[in-house]
Amino acid sequence: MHVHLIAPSNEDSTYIKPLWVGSLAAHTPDDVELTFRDDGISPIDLDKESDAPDLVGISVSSKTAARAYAIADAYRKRGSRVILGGIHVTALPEEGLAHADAVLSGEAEWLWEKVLEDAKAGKLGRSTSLLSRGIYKHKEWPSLEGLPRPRRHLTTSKMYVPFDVVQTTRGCPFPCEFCSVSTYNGTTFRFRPVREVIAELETVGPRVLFGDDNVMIHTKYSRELFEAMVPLNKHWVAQASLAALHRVENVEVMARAGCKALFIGFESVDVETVRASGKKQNKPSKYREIVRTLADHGIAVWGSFVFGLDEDTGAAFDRTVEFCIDAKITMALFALLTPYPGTRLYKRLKEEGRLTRDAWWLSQDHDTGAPFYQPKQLTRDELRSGWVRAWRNMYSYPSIMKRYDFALDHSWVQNVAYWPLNLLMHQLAERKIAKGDRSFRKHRAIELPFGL
Ligand code: B12
Ligand code: SF4
Repeated sequence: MHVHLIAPSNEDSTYIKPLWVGSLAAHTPDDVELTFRDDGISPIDLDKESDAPDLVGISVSSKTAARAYAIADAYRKRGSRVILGGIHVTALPEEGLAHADAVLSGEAEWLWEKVLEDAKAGKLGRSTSLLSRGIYKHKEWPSLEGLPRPRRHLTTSKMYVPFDVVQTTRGCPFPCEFCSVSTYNGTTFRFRPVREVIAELETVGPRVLFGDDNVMIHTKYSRELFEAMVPLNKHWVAQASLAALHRVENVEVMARAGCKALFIGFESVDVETVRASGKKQNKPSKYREIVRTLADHGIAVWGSFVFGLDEDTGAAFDRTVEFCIDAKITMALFALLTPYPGTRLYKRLKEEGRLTRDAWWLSQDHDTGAPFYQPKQLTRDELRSGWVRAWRNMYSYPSIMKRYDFALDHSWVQNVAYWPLNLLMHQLAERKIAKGDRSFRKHRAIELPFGL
């Protein structure tokens, strides 16, 4: 049997090695021929190509859903069976089933074997052990102990950022309203045994990206892991929540273990805004101190901020960029608040009648047409133009100069990579803004007659 996995592209394809491919490969028996294509790296031409593998497995996030469904429809027309998996169809399995023979909702470890068995027997999505017809799903969150090591041989393209992705934990108990992680991976922490993570790290390259929501999620576990990592001499980057970073001893052990940069969800610099979003662990009064401590330990900060939360006024945009410049943040990502399906935010905005497009992910311009809801204290135009201004000001040449910290020479991310990364972001921001402006204006013109 030939099984072909596909990662659909979107406007923001990140060129980061998709870990789900290695995870599925580890659960695939040797008699199955497994291939993989990343549509972001090698775009699939749906009109020209005619291959028809026995089974096609496509990963779906909300940003890639429209493209994923188009690919799925094309393969089914050619006679392939299709299964969809990933966060988006976990939240909306029925929507996925309209484009596939089956959906794997949630985590695939140990279930993928069952999918392959059913596919081989010609009863994909129809065996009796399913949650309901067409939907494969674990009854409980699977344990992360004893997972087979991801097999990474299908994701070796030179186009990928040269970091291997490794995951150590899943699940998050925090109640952030806009985030899908607790619906997706559960509200309790699950950990991989430290010895298993270390054994995996020993087999991957020198640079690692931890695919955890929060690499310092549980201080006792994380400290044990980082202590064990010190002799491995890896350089790594990860996402982390602010909750654990105010303790210098936590930062110190991360630095010793080889941490070079952290992607941190600050979300907002305003106390009321972060509190209302449910991210109570964030304390804006501590932000500068934390960034300073990280910088002094050779850890660059990539801040993530969200605009459009209900408490946001027109002052939020400039205030956020001022903070980034003042605190000398290495890089920042500004997101427009996005109601992802399965989140409490989506449910609330829908109940309040504030969604401007229910299934925004299905439209072709889902990225450039945002925001897809009516903000509380701003118009949609004000939100979009404030967001554009924030990107421009953050990556303007004067800002890039001011944020560079000449006093720091601890890490290659802070002193060498700083310039190309920021110049690249300058270009990407301008390109994205130009494309988005055209598209947003077009859609405003269509929506205005309906009073939105
Ligand atoms: C690491 C990560 C990133 C990294 C790397 C992404 C990458 N290409 O690998 C970076 C930082 C670049 C990133 C960026 C973004 N991310 Co991100 N990211 C994650 C994170 C923390 C882990 C993903 C991961 O690797 N997991 C490990 C693998 C093994 O798990 P998995 O992919 O879920 O796959 C498992 C199952 O889903 C299933 N599966 C998956 N695909 C398939 C396919 C088939 C056929 C089958 C059968 C099964 C299956 O099997 C796997 C094994 O169990 C998740 C949160 C999370 N807990 O998952 C968010 C998450 C996926 N990201 C999210 C978002 C919103 C983004 C951004 C849009 C953020 C932004 N504002 O720009 C960008 C978009 C990037 C893009 N172009 O798509 C959201 C997606 C929400 C949604 N509904 O789509 C998540 C869920 C976080 C959240 N806060 O809600 N992200
Ligand atoms: S934003 Fe981070 S802290 Fe909040 S629920 Fe999501 S993963 Fe947890």
